[in-house]
Amino acid sequence: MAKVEKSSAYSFSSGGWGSLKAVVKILAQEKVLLKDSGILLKQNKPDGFMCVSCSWAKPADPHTFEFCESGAKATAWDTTSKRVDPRFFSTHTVRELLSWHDHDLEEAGRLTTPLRYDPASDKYIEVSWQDAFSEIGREVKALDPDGVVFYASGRASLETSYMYQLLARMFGCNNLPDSSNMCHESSSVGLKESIGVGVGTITLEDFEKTDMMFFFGQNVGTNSPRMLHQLQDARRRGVPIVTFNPLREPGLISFSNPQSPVQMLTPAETQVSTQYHQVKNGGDTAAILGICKSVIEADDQAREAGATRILDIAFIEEHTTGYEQFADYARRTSWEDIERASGLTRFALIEAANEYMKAHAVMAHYGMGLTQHRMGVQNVRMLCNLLFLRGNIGKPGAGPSPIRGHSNVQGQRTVGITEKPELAPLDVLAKQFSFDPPRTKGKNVVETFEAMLKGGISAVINLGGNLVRSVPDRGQIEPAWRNLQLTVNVATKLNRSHLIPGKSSYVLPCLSRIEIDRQASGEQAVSMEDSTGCMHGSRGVAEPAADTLRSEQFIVAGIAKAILGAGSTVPWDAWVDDYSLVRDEIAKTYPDIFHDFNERMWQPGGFHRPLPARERKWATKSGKAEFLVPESLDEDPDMPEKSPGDLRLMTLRSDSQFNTTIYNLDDRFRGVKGDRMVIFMNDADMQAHRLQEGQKISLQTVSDDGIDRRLDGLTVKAFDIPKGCIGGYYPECNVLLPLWHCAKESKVPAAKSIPVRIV
Ligand SMILES: Nc1nc2c(c(=O)[nH]1)N[C@H]1C(S)=C(S)[C@@H](COP(=O)(O)OP(=O)(O)OC[C@H]3O[C@@H](n4cnc5c(=O)[nH]c(N)nc54)[C@H](O)[C@@H]3O)O[C@H]1N2
Ligand SMILES: Nc1nc2c(c(=O)[nH]1)N[C@H]1C(S)=C(S)[C@@H](COP(=O)(O)OP(=O)(O)OC[C@H]3O[C@@H](n4cnc5c(=O)[nH]c(N)nc54)[C@H](O)[C@@H]3O)O[C@H]1N2
Ligand SMILES: [Mo]
Repeated sequence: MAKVEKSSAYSFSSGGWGSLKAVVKILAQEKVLLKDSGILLKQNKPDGFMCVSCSWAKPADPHTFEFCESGAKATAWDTTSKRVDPRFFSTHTVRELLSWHDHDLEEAGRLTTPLRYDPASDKYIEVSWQDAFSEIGREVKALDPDGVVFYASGRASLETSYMYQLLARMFGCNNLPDSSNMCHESSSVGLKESIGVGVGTITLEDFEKTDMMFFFGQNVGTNSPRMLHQLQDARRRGVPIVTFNPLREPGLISFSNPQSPVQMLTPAETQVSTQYHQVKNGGDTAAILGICKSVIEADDQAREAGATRILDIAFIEEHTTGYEQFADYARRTSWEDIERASGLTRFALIEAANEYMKAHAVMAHYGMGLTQHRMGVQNVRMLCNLLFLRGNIGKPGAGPSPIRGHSNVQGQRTVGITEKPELAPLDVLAKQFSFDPPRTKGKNVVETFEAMLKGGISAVINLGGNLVRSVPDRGQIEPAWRNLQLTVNVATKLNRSHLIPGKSSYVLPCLSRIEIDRQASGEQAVSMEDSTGCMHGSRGVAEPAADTLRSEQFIVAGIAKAILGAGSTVPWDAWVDDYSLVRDEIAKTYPDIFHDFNERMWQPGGFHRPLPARERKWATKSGKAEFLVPESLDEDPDMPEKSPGDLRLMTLRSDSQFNTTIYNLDDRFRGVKGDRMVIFMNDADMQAHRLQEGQKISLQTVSDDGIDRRLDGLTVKAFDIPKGCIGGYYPECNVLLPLWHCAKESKVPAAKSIPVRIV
């Protein structure tokens, strides 16, 4: 079903008037002061702040309005005039707040003062910064470093992140999981094995030189809307876009630019995808193999006929290893197997292959649809196989493009937030700060919670995030979280994780990046890395929500001083006074990437980190780009036996959320209003299960581990989605996701193919 036509059931294009209306609505909802809404003009500008929403690239010559509907919502969310101050807590117990919806908790406003949980009154009570730090320090010092976890959610700046990893390592552990563990870790592992770097290789300039793009499992209209600018320009040049997604996502079908007056006044919209393949969820390895098979067989014919080769033979010979084994596997695998596992016809895959073979420079964009699977790493490596066949890496207009999530998630990894000691320059840090960093592997997110369920974790410090909501197996996790000795949450807004206190619990409110950060040496700037490996400076522009708020740098330094004591070799106070000193140290630790950091961060368009794969240098085990023969075409080769009526649930984001932050209960693009307890289902599946649209159902996870995972009160909604696949919203559906149901090599929770049945 490759034809792209708009379905009448939800015929929105992304952008357009709906988008403008949504921006006006959120500014009103958050009572953002009129003078503050001018802040949007500073968003993603060289002299302004980098958006706190997604990590899409920031151009050197920004549009007047370099923000999107999602970014405007995120800005309004932080610059709201509502406050959650000590008075708020004096009138609400934690037990009462637990019954609030996620939306209402954050909607209540910005946190203003440090808080300590008081079990006697079941309330959070104001505490001074100094007391909070010294109490946290006293508790942590008494704990075994193995049982203390330092989570980072992906938003904090490079400066804060660098300080945070130093704190963990000086304390004595590599327990530095971050949101990447639930997100693009399958890319970090897969790309590293295939091309030698764990990040994408494309830059904004590549969009001007590309001939064709693939889109696998990424919902651009909702999750990285600013990228629609580049897609629109490319489409105007006639660049085809071939999309693989089980759902017909309106944002991948057409786009009208709310910032282009002409498009807004005429019905003309830009068609986004030129082919749309509704792959089964978990069927991408098979689909990509089908494309590869067509390309390889076309090349076999060309070779036999003495015609021009289809493959980039020079590239394959000089730069890759494993081609022959992979090609044999592709030739041997039957179309029947590929069709069964992908849910697509041979003809559809050949159609995609024909487009691919016509193009000289191809980019492959992808997101959670590839990474959040049991075989997520394999999916990423298959995508690399496809690119290698025609030399589509390390040349203009081509390359893999993992579209990252949080605005600095990639950067946090770059400056040392990683549980894998081999990925941090420990010897350099040892010398630079005269200490002995721990060398044993730390825990990623899934390992943290596996250990927590066994009682092996005492304390969790959260630099942002809402883990109780974002991780799998909420039913098991919440009681285990409650048993923690200590929970510390550095946060801008109240969320459910704060309401499950450990024996001691603190909420430490921080400035948002949008706010002016005044320290001893003056107003401070911070920096971050976007999805294309490009570093940017960012300056806050709004007045802080309260004068009792502190910066994340101040808070990390406060905790560090309290834990590490006077003997610490880091001048924490001086760093807080002047963040440029932190950048000097980052430049010393990573000179190749960050030399002359303080000057270069203000270059228009930022500066790129050097990536060997972009120059066709391969830092892999073999020294070459590595083809991979897939282990299996099936999503879950080792899952329990399925019954005929079982379904595969993918958990999705709406256009009115940022992860666990729910701006409102609508999903404009998918035609949902006022309800997130919705299950998208194919007509045939509805008939097979004798269900009507609007009917309530319960889902239960199919597993043989003896745990009953069940979610009630879901409403069926008919949707254009392949038979056997259903969709529901994250985080509501996380109760259904078993902790062990994660990607084999990267441990990313397999949130896009949960085996469930209707009960
Ligand atoms: N507004 C907004 N922006 C965001 C976020 C947000 O929540 N809201 N979150 C941020 C974060 S942290 C991240 S990681 C990114 C996430 O951005 P995306 O990568 O777009 O993530 P999802 O919305 O979870 O799902 C992506 C798409 O995968 C498709 N899909 C599901 N299963 C499969 C499959 O098996 N194969 C294929 N080919 N497709 C599949 C779904 O239909 C969906 O369209 O967005 C970031 N930006
Ligand atoms: N089932 C399912 N589960 C998933 C996913 C999925 O697709 N399906 N996606 C996964 C992905 S890709 C990700 S990235 C994770 C995200 O998981 P998390 O990182 O745990 O969650 P977030 O919702 O991003 O964090 C929101 C909280 O961060 C705090 N915050 C916001 N801004 C700031 C700031 O500037 N500083 C600080 N210190 N705090 C701030 C606020 O208090 C807010 O409540 O969830 C994962 N879980
Ligand atoms: Mo993410």
